[in-house]
Amino acid sequence: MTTVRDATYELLRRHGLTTIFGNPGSNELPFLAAMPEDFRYILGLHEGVVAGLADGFAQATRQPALVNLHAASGSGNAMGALTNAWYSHTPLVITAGQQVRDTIGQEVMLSNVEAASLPRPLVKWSAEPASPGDVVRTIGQAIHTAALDPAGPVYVSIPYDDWTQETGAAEAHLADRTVEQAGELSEGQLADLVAALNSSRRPVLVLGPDVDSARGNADAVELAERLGAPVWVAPSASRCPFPTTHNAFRGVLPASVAGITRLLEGHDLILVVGAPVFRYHQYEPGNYLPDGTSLLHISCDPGEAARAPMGRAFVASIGPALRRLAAAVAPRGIQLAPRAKPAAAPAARAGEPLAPEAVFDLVNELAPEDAVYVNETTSTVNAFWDRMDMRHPGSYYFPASGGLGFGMPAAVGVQLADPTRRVVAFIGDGSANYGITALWTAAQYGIPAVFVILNNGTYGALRGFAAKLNALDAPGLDVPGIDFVSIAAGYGVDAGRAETQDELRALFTKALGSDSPTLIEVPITTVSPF
Ligand SMILES: Cc1ncc(C[n+]2csc(CCOP(=O)(O)OP(=O)(O)O)c2C)c(N)n1
Repeated sequence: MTTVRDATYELLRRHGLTTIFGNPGSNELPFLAAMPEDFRYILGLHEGVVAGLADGFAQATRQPALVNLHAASGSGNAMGALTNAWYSHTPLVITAGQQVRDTIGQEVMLSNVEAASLPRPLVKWSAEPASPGDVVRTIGQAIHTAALDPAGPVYVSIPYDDWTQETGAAEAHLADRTVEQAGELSEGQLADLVAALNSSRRPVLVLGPDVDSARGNADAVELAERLGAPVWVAPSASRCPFPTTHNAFRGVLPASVAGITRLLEGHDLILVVGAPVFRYHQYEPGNYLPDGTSLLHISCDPGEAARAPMGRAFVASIGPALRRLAAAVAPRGIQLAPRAKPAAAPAARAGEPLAPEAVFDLVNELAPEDAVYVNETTSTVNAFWDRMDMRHPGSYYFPASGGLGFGMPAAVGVQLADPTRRVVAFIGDGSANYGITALWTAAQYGIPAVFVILNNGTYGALRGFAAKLNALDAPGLDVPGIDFVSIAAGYGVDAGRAETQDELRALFTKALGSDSPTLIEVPITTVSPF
């Protein structure tokens, strides 16, 4: 007889879902007991961290990742992290253990009441199978749903007495089936886009995270070069879709209506690919577009396309759309001058900590040219993008919803996914605390990410917002007195504090030579996020 459990493991295996990111409870043990040897379990010590580990892993592998959480309490702990997975279109297949079917109605301990409703609206789809005979099919549906455009998290709650039941007739076909994405631009739509681009006077490209996840980076370069168009990264950037070392690269657009309109003034056509239009943050109202400018938008997400306040949108797979566009537009033979180099980093004055710019410059000099950066330093994002060289696809990850607690675990997940590239995570001292237990996972599994904690003793971004929102006297904005070197040591991670450039150089160089994780705490000055 084939049990639901055995059929589920076979289904997961067929989809390459052999890494389980989890934090277990009693409801999950019957599934996890005697886990097949070709599976591995990566333990996170808090479910927000488990989701972050899987998010980084899924984004870096560009495949769904499997998460196993404990009933309602564990799922609840993960929900903040799901805001990031939702907006980064990360395919997470989340399974949660449920109490014995016949006892859920009594609300016995650890029953997940209304389990399918719990994670909404932060999942694309969620379910609790109606019977043990439908568990394997439901998990299959979850995997396909997570992976199809727009990819995203899904959730399945499984009563634990289902695992030992015999499977039904449908299972015979489940492991073999595939669900494939189609949905390209029609010839007519492509012709419209090409005609609009070819006839534009001064086009500009705005690229988003889905270009990087679709690996459309090289086609984006081709398109920009043929058009002779400058390239901006869409606001609130969570990925790096275009090499920052390219002449056409201009930076990240500011996250405000007025700020974008100001910067894109003079362009008659804006082509946005693989991003929402737009993911604004600070409220600076104004015209949504400069006068006389039109906007074309290619998105893989119908919701994203529908909710935009302006533009003509096309819902299509990003990779093929970019490839076909890049091949079809007429080359103009324009060579753009590169953007101006950033000003030199402010020199540290006696008794003062390093400026964040100085830290970025030094890491940029020392890190391998294909380093992968995970960033969760909210006040220094502009300085980061001004100074860091990112040449290759898959070089940058930032929390897509702005939900903190992503950076530390995502760095571990990305490094686990790709041991050939070194992950360097810049994490603010405030942000670090939301995902700090990821250090333990990095240490225990020997995952050699380098964590650079930029410690300004405050929630720097909120200081900037407090000034903008006229809320300077708001309480709770400072976080003094945290010793990250001691915390890291407590979790088994090598750590040191760098107060000067020489100390940072020495610690960072040593970290790059290590095959285990390192944390470097760097006291820094506070800068404005705007
Ligand atoms: C889960 C979550 N809680 C709270 C916030 C609000 N928040 C935004 S930025 C920020 C400060 C982060 O401080 P830090 O990591 O030290 O970086 P800095 O801004 O100083 O560069 C906070 C608390 C958030 N974005 N996400």
